[in-house]
Amino acid sequence: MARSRYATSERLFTAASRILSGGVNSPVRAFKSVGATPIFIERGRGARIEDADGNRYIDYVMSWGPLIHGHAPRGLVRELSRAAARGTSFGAPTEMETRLAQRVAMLMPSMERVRFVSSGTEAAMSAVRVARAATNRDRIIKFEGCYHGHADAFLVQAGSGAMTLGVPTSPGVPAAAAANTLLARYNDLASIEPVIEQHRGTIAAIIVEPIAGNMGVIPPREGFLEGLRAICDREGIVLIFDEVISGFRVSTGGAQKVLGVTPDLTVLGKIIGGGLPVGAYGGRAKLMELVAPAGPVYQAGTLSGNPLAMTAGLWSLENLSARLYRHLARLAATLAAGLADAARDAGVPIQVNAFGSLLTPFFTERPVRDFQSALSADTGRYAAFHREMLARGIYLPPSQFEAWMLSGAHTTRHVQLTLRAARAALQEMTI
Ligand code: KE4
Repeated sequence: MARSRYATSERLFTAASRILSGGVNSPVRAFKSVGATPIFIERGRGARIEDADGNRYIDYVMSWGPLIHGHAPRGLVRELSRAAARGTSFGAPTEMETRLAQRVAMLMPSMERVRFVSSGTEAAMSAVRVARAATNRDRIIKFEGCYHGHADAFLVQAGSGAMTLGVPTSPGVPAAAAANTLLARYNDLASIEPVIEQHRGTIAAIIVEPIAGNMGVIPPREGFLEGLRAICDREGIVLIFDEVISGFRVSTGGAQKVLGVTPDLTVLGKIIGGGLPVGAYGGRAKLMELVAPAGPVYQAGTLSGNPLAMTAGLWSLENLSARLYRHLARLAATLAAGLADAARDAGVPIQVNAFGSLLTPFFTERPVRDFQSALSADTGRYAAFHREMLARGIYLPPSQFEAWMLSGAHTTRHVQLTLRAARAALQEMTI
C-alpha cells in the first residue's frame, strides 16, 4: 500500500493523543471538523510552512493571526535571539514593556493605559472585571457567535472552536456564571433593546468583536457599532472592543480607527506578541487606574509583559506600514474575487466575506451577515474543500467558522497558486 503523504503526522498524532487531551493543545487544531488527521508542522518561513512529512504549504492560518509579517521574519528572529540571550523572564519591570505600551497607545489612542497579560482570554476576562468594578454591576452582553476566549463568562453561544465543535455553551460553566452573560444578535441592534429593558441598571459591559472573525468573517453593518456606542453612553455601560484579531490586522489603529467608533476598553492579542504568548487590555485612564496596584481590581500574571513577547510584539508593530496594509488588502481582494469566480464556474454556492486582509468563503447561497446565516454554511463541503486544498499544498483554517489570514510575506504568486488549487478543488468536489 502506498505510504500516506501524511504518515509521519499520523504517527505523531497517535503519540500525542496518548498524553495530550485530544492530541492537541487547542481544540480547533485537531482537524475534527474537517475529518482529517492534523498535520504536524516542522518549520515556517515567509508565507509557507513545512510538515513532518516534508510537504510544503502556503499558509492561511498564520498561527490564527499573530504573524502579519509571515513566519520567522529575519529581523524578528534576530531581535528575539538577542533578547533570549539576555534572559527569558525576570518577573520584574523591563523597559520593553513600556516601549510596547507606548507604541500601542500611539497607534490606538483610546488605550490611555495598558496592561499586558499572556493571552487574549486573560485580557478579555480582565477587561470585563474592570467594567464590573467600575459600574458595580454584574451582567455583560455578548453576541451569538463572537468569541472572547475560554473564560466561563464567554462560553455562552461562543464562536471559533466552540462553534466549530458544536459546543457553543460548554459543560463546566456554572449556571450562575452563564446567567450573568446575556446574549444579543451580531449586526442586529434591535435585539439589544429588549435585553437592556429587562436588565436595566445591571449590565456592566457590552463586549463585541468590532469585525466578527470567529463565525468566519462578518463585517459590522453600517450603524451597528455606532448604535452600541450610543446605547452604552445612554445606559452607563462600558463598551469593550475585542480586537484580538482585528487589532493592527485591518489598520495601524485596528477596527476602531477604520470604523470610527471608540470603545471604553480594548482587548488585544496575537499581532502584539509577534507569535509569542501575549494579550493586553486597556482604555480610558479612569477605568484602568482601577487595576491593581493602582486601584483595587486584582489581576496578575507570572509572565505578563514577558520580555521575549514584548520584543517580538514591538518588532511587529514597528514594521507596520501603510504600504503593508495596501498590499494585504490588494491580495485579499484578488483572493476573494478569484474564489467567488472559481466557485461560480464550478456551480458551488459560496459567499466570500472579506475585510482588509481577513476573509472567509462560506459554503452557502445566503449572504452571511450574522450568526444564523453563518450557520447555514455547509460544513461538510468546507471539510471536503479543506482536504482537497491541503492535498494541493494550501493550508487553510480547519473550520468553516474561522478567518483566513494573509501576511506581508504572501505575494501575488502565492494567491495565483492558491486560486489555481481552488479551481481544481472545487471542480473535483462537483464530480
Ligand atoms: P487566546 O486566549 O486564544 O489568546 O485569545 C482568545 C481570543 C479572544 N478574542 C478573539 C476575538 C479571538 O479570536 C480569540 C482567539 N482566536 C482563536 C481563533 N479564532 C484562537 C485559536 C484557538 O483557539 O486555537
